[in-house]
Parts: sequence; structure tokens; C-alpha cells
Amino acid sequence: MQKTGAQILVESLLAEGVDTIFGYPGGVVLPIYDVLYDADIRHILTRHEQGAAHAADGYARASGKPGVCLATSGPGATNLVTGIANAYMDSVPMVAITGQVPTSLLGKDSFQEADITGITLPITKHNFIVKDVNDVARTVREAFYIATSGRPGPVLIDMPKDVSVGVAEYTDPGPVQLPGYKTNNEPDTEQVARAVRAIEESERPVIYAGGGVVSGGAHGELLELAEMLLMPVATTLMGLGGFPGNHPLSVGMLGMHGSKYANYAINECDLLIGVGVRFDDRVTSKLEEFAPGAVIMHIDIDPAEIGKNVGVDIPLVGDVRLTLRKIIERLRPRLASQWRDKIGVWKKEHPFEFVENGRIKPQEVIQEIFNVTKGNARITTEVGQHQMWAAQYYTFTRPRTFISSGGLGTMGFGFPAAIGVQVACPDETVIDIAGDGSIQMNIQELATAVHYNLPVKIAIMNNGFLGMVRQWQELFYNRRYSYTELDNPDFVKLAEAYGAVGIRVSKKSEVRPALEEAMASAKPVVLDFPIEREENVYPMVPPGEPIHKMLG
Ligand SMILES: Cc1ncc(C[n+]2csc(CCOP(=O)(O)OP(=O)(O)O)c2C)c(N)n1
Repeated sequence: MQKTGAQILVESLLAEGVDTIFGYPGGVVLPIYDVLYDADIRHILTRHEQGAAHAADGYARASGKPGVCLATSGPGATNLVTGIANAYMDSVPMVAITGQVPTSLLGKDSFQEADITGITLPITKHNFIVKDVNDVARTVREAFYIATSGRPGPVLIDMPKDVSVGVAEYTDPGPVQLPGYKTNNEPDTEQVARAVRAIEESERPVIYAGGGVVSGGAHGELLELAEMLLMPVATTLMGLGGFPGNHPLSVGMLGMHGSKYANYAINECDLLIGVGVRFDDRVTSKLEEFAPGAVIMHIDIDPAEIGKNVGVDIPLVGDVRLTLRKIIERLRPRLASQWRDKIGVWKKEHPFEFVENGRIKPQEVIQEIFNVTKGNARITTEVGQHQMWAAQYYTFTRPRTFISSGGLGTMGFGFPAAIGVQVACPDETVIDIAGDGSIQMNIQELATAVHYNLPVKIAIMNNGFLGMVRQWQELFYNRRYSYTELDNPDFVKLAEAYGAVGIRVSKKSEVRPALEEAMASAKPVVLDFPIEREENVYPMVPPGEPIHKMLG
């Protein structure tokens, strides 16, 4: 049957199992919106395209399914850019669809024209401009395949208006055939054998687990491997929840604001097993002194990651879950118990610490959020000190429960992401732990949350500063607080103006009841916690120092 490009697009999305799109309309996507009017897909109208991209990202991270966002050409498309880059840096499967001016107007500086495939080339796994309506169905199939296979990532489809209104026969394009695109799922048998030998020979092994464990669904295998040899497990920010934070073998997060015991363990280990990690500089700090005495093993599905930042002795390119399984099958259990005992002592001697002084402390607020939710909430964060406190003081025991902008560090991510998470998990408690600076970057999405009855909670750690930047100014710029002090709106009134609930907490004794009230509410709630203005995040590895040399 003959169909328009827009109809074929929507049918193709349905064929990929898409049930939700986050988007914002405009002139050249009107044909697509017209089809969506009665399609069996839920469209969430955000208040900014950046919000749509982050919501699709949050939806994908929480559900494991690809997130889909849709925007018009020109400014609509460029407003998606930060969200696409964010998904790219954190390897999140996403399909972004943009409208484009008609093919006859391309390259003529036409109204609302932007070369979005050119702009997003370095921040997408792949992108397409569809110039023939006969290619729509196949392009959508390929886009979803590329976004979700191998190392996941965002794929963009640019749809010129004449393609959306053009007509063609709709037939299912069948299985994807991309001879130039290969994923490396099976690890090399010889390398697996080397890995097993190295693990069996090591006295002081440490596992360093990243976002690849979460996105690769390898948490079960990771737990099994760690328990077989009593190996301590450190995670990156992205890896939180990939290993239960309350497990005796967990040493929590490593790196710049990681635990002291995780960083000491990395410094003294003789074997470092990186699983689905990038050896990011926030983790390694001074590269020459990172894990100085260790044989380095790296398991990753993306061969381009191996050796990118550190020299790797034992590379294992393959699906993380499959590779761990192959290692487990060959490994003989043997317990590195002396090493475990040593780490146990570090854990006792160097816990996370803060000074209690009767005022509202962000660390305590986060502990209370953990207590009130019994650790069962899905937590998103913005970027800054509050993000690090959330990582340090909330214990994540399940994958896909901590959702944060790791690679790009995008302020304004957490709240729209929380909207996407709440859409994906309607029966769960979703909380955005925010800073007063970050929340103002996408606060307009309160209207979205209210409109769709999404009971997302926002807990603002309000220090009247761009806190993380202020902390660096305090420590490294002689307290010269250049443009980091904030005059904030009244967040309670702002919440109410949007139709949400606003709660201000002025005393420590009110923290718990306020949180209980918020969790019991069926509405979006903004909680304003005035915290100490100059509270710092510790421990901290100063930039350029080796990771075992921490302040605080
Ligand atoms: C879009 C964007 N702009 C600037 C930055 C740089 N930056 C990192 S943390 C931070 C301060 C965040 O302040 P706030 O949200 O109030 O959180 P706090 O650190 O006080 O918890 C800034 C400006 C960023 N990460 N993202």
C-alpha cells in the first residue's frame, strides 16, 4: 500500500517497538506530527528540545530500550545537540529524529535550515539524511540496529519535508545488512586463557567496573566473578549499581571524589581488571601513576577503547557479559583473603566523613533520602557537588537506578532525565538530586512533569553557589569567587506557579518529615534544602595528582 514518508516513519518506529517519543513540533515536522495525532505511540511534549533529548536518554538508561526524541529543523535540531552529545559520551542507545527543509532548499541558507548531520557527525554513532522516501523504512531499521548493538550510542535521522510528504510502497525492510559494521561479541579464546592465568596468579586483584557492566547487563556475572576470588570491586560513577554498593566486596566509587579505600586499593593492586570502562581522567588522574604496580586487563566491546588512555597488558574485546562468563567457566576459585582483610582495614579507617554541626548537611539529606526510600528509588542527578554526594552517600544496589551525566557532565540533565525515567518506570519513586544552579538550566520541564502527572521529586541542595566551581576556586584560586554566587528564585513559589508542590526545609529536624511528605505526594514536588554555603566534597584528588593523594 502507498504511504507517505511520515506514515512509513511512524509505522517503522512501531515495528521497532517504540511506545514513547519525547519531542517538540515545528513547521517541517508537521507531517510527522499529523501522523502521530492518531498513532499508537505516546508523545511527551517537553518545553525545550534539550529536555526531550535528556528525557529520551533517561528513558533509555532506566528501561534498557532505545530512547526516541523528535525535533524540527534548525533551532529545534540544534537544541537537541547537548542531549545527543550527552548520550554519546555515556554510550546510551538513542534515536534522534529531526525535520529538515525540503531537499530542493538544502544548502541555500533556507529558513530554519541547519546542517544537523554535519553538526552531529562527531557526537553520533552514525547519522542519516533520508533523501528518498523509498529509503525511510530501511533507514529506521538500520538506525535502531546501530543505536542498540555493540557499544550503544545515539543515531540521528534527518527527514527533509518533501520526504515526509512523498509517497512510496511500505514494505518491511527485513533484517539489517551492513557489511561495513561489525560488532565484536565473542572474545578471543587465547586472550580469555591469558586472563584466567593472570587472575589465578594475582595476589591483589581489583575489579574496576564501569557503565558497560550496567548497559551490557553483566551485573550477575560481575558478582559471581568477584565472589569466586573475593576480589574487591570499585565502580566508576557510571558503574554505580552495577555491583551492589552494600556488598562486603564493594569499595564504592573510585577516582577524583571516590572513596579513599577504593583509591588505595587501585594504587596497591597487582592486577586491575577494567570491565566496561573508559579509563576516564576523572578516574585515573595522573596517568603515569595510575595502578603503578598492576597488570592491566581491559574488557570492552569497543576495540577503540583498548589502549586509548592507558597501556593494556591483556585486552579482551567482546560483549562484557559473555566475556565474564567465559572467564568464570575456566577459573578455579581461590580466595585472596589477605588482600581482602587489608582493604577491610582501610574501609574501617577511612570512611566517608563530614562535620555535623546542627545545620542541614547535604550528605545527611542524601542519607535520609536513602532511608526514606529504603534504597529503592531511581535517582537522577544534575552535575556538581550534589552529584558527588549522591554517588557517595546513597547506596545503589541495582543496575539502572543511578542515572547521571558521566562523560559530558551536563548541568540540566537530571530533571528531564528523571521525567524519562518516570515514564519508563511509572510505579517507581524517581528523585532528581539537584543543585540550585543546575536545576535552573531546565526548570521549564516542571510544566511537562505537571502536565503528564509525572510525580518526579526534585531535591535541591541549595548552597547559593555554583558549588563545585566555587570549591575549586576556594582550593586552587585563593577563594576568589569569580561569578559563582547565585541569586536564586523562590523555588517553592516557582514550583507552585507551575502547579507542582514546593516544600522549603529550614531546619535539620524537618528533613525527614519533608521527605516523607514528598514521597507520599502523587504530584511533582520540589524540595528546597538550604545547605551550608561553603560545604565541600571530600575526599578529593587534586587535578594532576595520583589518585592515592587525596585531600580531606
Ligand atoms: C552546561 C554546563 N555548564 C557549566 C558546567 C560547569 N560546572 C560544573 S559543576 C558546576 C556548578 C554546579 O552548580 P550547582 O548545580 O548549583 O551544583 P553544586 O555544585 O552547588 O552542588 C558548573 C558551573 C557544566 N558542568 N555544565
